[in-house]
Formats: sequence, C-alpha cells, structure tokens
Amino acid sequence: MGKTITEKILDDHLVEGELEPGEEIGIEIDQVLSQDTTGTMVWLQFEALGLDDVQTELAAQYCDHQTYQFDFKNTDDHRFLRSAAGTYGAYFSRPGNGICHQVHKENFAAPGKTLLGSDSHTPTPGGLGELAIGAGGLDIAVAMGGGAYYVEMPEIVNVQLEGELPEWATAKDIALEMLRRLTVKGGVGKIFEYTGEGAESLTIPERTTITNLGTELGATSSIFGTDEKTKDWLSRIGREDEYVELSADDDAEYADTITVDLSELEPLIAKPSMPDNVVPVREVAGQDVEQVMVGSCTNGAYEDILPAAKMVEDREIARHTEMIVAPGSKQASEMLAREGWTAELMAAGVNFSEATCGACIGIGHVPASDSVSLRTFNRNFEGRSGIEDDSVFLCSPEVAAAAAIKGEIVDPRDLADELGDLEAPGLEMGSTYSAGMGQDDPDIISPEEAIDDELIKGPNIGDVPLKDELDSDIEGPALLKMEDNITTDHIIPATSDILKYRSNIEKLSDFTLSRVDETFSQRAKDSDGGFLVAGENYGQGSSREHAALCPMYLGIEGVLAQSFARIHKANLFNFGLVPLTIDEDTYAKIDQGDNVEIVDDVAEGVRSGKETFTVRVNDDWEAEAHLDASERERRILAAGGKLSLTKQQYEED
Ligand code: MIC
Ligand code: SF4
Repeated sequence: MGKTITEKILDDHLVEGELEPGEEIGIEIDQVLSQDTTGTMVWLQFEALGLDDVQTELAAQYCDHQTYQFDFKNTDDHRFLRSAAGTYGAYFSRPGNGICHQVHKENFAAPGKTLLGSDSHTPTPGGLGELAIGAGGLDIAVAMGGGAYYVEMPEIVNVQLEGELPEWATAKDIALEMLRRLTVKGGVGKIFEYTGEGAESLTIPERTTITNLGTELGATSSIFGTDEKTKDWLSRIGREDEYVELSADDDAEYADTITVDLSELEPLIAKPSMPDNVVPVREVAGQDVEQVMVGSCTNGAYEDILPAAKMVEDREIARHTEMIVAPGSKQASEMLAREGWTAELMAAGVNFSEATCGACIGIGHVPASDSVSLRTFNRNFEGRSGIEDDSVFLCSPEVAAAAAIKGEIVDPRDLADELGDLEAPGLEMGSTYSAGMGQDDPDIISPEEAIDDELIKGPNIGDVPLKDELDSDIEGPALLKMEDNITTDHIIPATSDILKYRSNIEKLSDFTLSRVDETFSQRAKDSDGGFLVAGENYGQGSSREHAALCPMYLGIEGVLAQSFARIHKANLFNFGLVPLTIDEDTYAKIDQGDNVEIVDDVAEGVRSGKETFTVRVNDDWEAEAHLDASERERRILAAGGKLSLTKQQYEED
C-alpha cells in the first residue's frame, strides 16, 4: 500500500509503536524550537533533568513574545535564555529578530525533518514539507535531551485543493474556509495533508499561512509536499541543498478527504471571538474600524505585507483608523525597507511595530474600548488583545488594507468597484532575501559563538515545582465549573503584567483562571486539593504548560471535562493532574462547590490500566469518568509527573 507524506516522514523517524491511528507512537526529533515565554521553563526543566548538552541535530531559542522588555524580569528572562542556549548548545535568536515560526522557517526548517516546538503554531513550516508539532515545554526538554516524542498516531486527512484562487481571495481564506467547515475542534487527532493542483499553485508563504492556522483547527499538524515552489523558495535564501522531494504515493490511503474548490472562495472574515466564527466579509461590511493590524506569525512574511503595501500606496488610510504593520521577522522588515515599501507605507499613514508577537497577546496596540480591530492574526479569543470585551476580527492582509482605506469593514472587491483604480495585488515573491541567513544573521548566535557557558538567573527566575506520587484517594470540591472551549488564555492569560512571571510559578499561579473567576487562586489555596470541571475542548489554544503547572502548584488534582485539547491534555499528564472525561449529563449535574470523590483507588487504577472510574458527588449520586491514557501516560501520572518519572529513569540508567 502506498504512503502519505506524513507516513513517509514518520517511518523515517519511528522509534516505537505502529502507524495505526489512535496508537501511541514514539518519534525521533531532528529539530526543536522554543520561544521566550515557554523557553524559560524548557531550560529550567532541562537543568532539573540533569542534562548536559542538546542532543538533537538542532535546537533554536527565540525571543519573540515579550521583546518590549517592559520590566527587568523580561530582560532577565532573555539573558537567562541566552545563557542556557550557550551553555547547552542551542542557536539563540535575539529579541527583535522576529517570531519563532517565521524566523525558524527562514533559517532552519527543512523538508522531511521533524520539528518539535514549545509553541502551538510550531506546525507553520509544514508548508515547506517539515513535519512540525507543538508540545509542552517539558516534552521539548526531554526531546532536546535525546528522548523520543510520544504522540497518539493521528488520522491523516487529505485536503484536496482544486482550481485556483480568484482575484482578492487568498491563502488566508482557504484556512478560514477550513475553520468555517470544521470548527476549532475539527482537527483534533488529525494531520491535514494538502495536495492537488490548488496546493501546487500556492507559494511557500501562502502554504505556511495555511499550516500555521491548522493549529486553530486543533490539528496535530498540517503539511504540504515539496515541489518547484519549495525548491525556488529554498534557493532564494541560499538553502537549496536542503531540498528533498516529498509527495504522497498515488495509492496512499487517507482516513478522510476534504475537497476545497479554490475558485469558489471569496474574502472571508472570522468574527469575534473565536477563529471559527467565519462569514463572508460582505456579511459584516459597513462596521466602523478603529484599528487594523497586518502581520504576526500567520501573515507576517514580506509576501504577506506586500499586498497591503501595494493597496495603500499613493493613498491615505482613513483618518479615524490606525493601521499598524507588525512584521513576522526582521528579515521581512529589512526587505520592505530595501525595496522601498516602508516609505510607501509610512507615506500612507501606516505605523510599524518591531518584529514581535506583541499585540497578538495583548502587549501593545490594545484596541480602544468598544471598538473594532481587524487583524491578520490567527486568534481572537475574548480578551486576548488586552481588553476584556474586545471585538477582534481575523482576515487576510487584503481585507485588512481595504478596511484601513475605507475606515470600515468592506469586501475589497466592492472597494475596488467604488474606487475604480484599486487593483488586486496578487502575490509576488521577494527578490532580496539575504542568502544563508542562519549562518550570517547578526541576530542569531550559533552554539559555536556562544557568549555564556553557565546559566545566568535573575531574582525572578524560580525553581521547577515537583509533585508527589499520585494518591490513592482523591477527593475535594469542584473548585470551578467552566463551559466549552475554555482556552489556555483563560487559564493563564498572556498579557504583559502576567507574562513576566512565566519563570516564577509561585507568582504566576496567583493569576490562574483569574479571567474566569478572580477569586479562584485564593479558593484553591484555601482548599486541600480539588477539581476543575469543564465542557468540551478544554485547554484549546496555546501550548503553555503553565496552564497545567499552575493548577498543579495550587493543589488541583484532576480535571473533569467532556473533552480535552491535545497539547493541554499531554501537559496535564506531564504535571500529574488526572484528566477524566465525563458525559454531558454528568457535566450538567455537577455544580461548582460540590464535593467530588473518586471512589476507586486512583493510584492503583491508573497503574493497572483501569479505564472507567466512579465519581461520587456530594455523597449523593454517582457517575462514570473515563481515563483515556497510554501505558506511558499512566506511568507519568502515577509518578506525579514527567519530570519525576524521567529523573527516576535517568537515575536507573
Ligand atoms: C499563543 O499564541 O497563544 C502563544 C502565546 O504563542 C502560546 C505560547 C505561550 O503561551 O507562551 C502558544 O501558542 O503556544
Ligand atoms: Fe506569537 Fe501570536 Fe504567533 Fe502565538 S499566535 S506565536 S503569540 S504571533
């Protein structure tokens, strides 16, 4: 039987298990990446594991989320990361050099390789044919130490792209169409493989926009094969020798096939406050827009910003609208400057941000109260922009630029009719990439050029908390009951006042679930253990392991939810919290404050492979709760988390 692209890469990297959907597999990791806000824990855990050197082909540490360094704590974090990269042998990308996904794509991502990253949008270089997966920091630390990465073998779904995009429809609209059809849960347990003549017609920046947004579907990863376009892109940046041919066999078998006819697509937009709240732009046209942002790790390449620049060239953006370009990398900023587009954008009234995540997580450019912000980003979860009742729409750079010109949401086709001289910019590749970036970039410090050879820890950098072995009796109050689709932004928000504590769990845990209930962390501290209760897709969004680590630190022992997001569930195991699945009726019946007792011996049940546990609520009624865990995950849980277990294993070896 023929193989899919994913199966070919997995076959080359498989160290344990079989490629059967649902089975746990262990794979060898070639490259790892981490960023500043998850990276501090990655290296603290690497240190706690007693590891000496990076064992993967390549590790790269980026500083991208908190580059404004509002507080010395951010700067100390960055210095600690530089010292860790130097001490252990990773590349270090300096603050301001750009967002990890864009910079990694430009410098290191290579077809046929595996990449594991402590950020949920790690799958971005899937557009180049790399099999890239997001995970929690502890998984990254273990992989960097040479350990395999374990994941449930996903179903491989083929997305057949037919036809070609019409004028004004873009790669962003392909991704938004996928979200409209499948929702934010539609990709859980899946890898999407994009093939067909439509896929071949897309350039690398367009493909990486689609693979980046696969994360919003909840997918394990998304990938394209390689072809002339891949070769051309790699040769533009002086890495043509890294090209490998990669395509699915003609008789490859997929779990499912989704067909998207590109010629039928039109400009789309995701309304507040979920990326799957997608409608045609025309449906929401006419709303006043106060802010437009073009950039981020989704649409922050030079080729993403260029269409917006061409649209505003020789025009002025509306007086009451602010337009900000937030390039994904310094490379993109540099090319815009070299090719004259920075001046054009400025002349039109556009402002620039440095190449940082910034506004995407509520750091800078917070929208005014009760106003509409149009962004080319990938997430618009409520409150993420830095203001609680925000109104953030997600769209393509073309739709964003059209709104900036008109001052209101408008389908660019209608704006073109109205203005008479506005042409669809189309996509043009840049011609001034600097070749061999990874080697020559002054903002990337290679392991050979390392500045430090020991860790430098400022006063805010804390220790990694450890949990005891799993108890036999688990009983406590349902400390908080939450709804469906609770994001990690709800559990541990990412705004600047909180982000500075990512390396200080004691402080950070005070903010746990504060966006849902301000009194939560105090209540958890006052209680001797307890549970969280949630609906479907609990923990969707980011890879931040702090969303499991902080509840663990506060003494939470388990989460009862209707379903879990993939990375968050793995993080719960990694920090020794029991993730139990309950049905809709049980969810509806449990109230906040109810006493929940797991009737069975939990430690024994976890060890022996027990799948169904009985929960007794208020000594009054009972229900079933399920533990869906591999043998390895059970060992992790029983040991009180992956750090304890891995340390034990290293000691035994
Ligand atoms: C995000 O987009 O939510 C983040 C901020 O990049 C996170 C990582 C983090 O919380 O540090 C992610 O996507 O994993
Ligand atoms: Fe940064 Fe936003 Fe991308 Fe996360 S989604 S990596 S915060 S730009």
